[in-house]
Amino acid sequence: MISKRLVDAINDQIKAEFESASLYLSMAIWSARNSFFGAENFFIKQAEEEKEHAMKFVKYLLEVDAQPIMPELSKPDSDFSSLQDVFKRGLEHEKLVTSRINDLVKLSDEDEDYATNDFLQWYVTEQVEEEKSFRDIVRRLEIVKESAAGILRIDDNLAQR
Ligand code: OFO
Repeated sequence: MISKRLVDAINDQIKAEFESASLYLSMAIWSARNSFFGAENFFIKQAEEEKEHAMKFVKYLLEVDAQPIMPELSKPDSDFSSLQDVFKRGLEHEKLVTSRINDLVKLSDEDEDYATNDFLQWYVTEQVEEEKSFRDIVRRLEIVKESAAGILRIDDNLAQR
């Protein structure tokens, strides 16, 4: 049986995943308002994925006969200074999510909860991809620096996500 502390921690993570969705929607809005339409598309898709991550946790708690809690969300950041700033903050955010997932894995280890541990492995793998996806874009933006043509080319590529 899943422990109360693990259910509480997963509920905190459900909140964090919905807050990730909300942060990425805020980044999509900033991108659209600044005519980075590729980035707008990238962040809308990213926000959808985060909702799926949250829902996977909700469904898991239901499967193990525990109570998911619909969270109250905090307001996301919306004051970005550049496309570089947006993606750097996205990368930092994903690193934070990775450490949260690792903490959940640790808890499930301590509880000897093998089912939850197995369930969490999907997120462990997903976080490697999530960090890579942001890191690659941050690095490309660092290469082009302030070049408008370079930034717009990267933005065009983001439309294909
Ligand atoms: Fe972007 O990560 Fe969810 O889990």
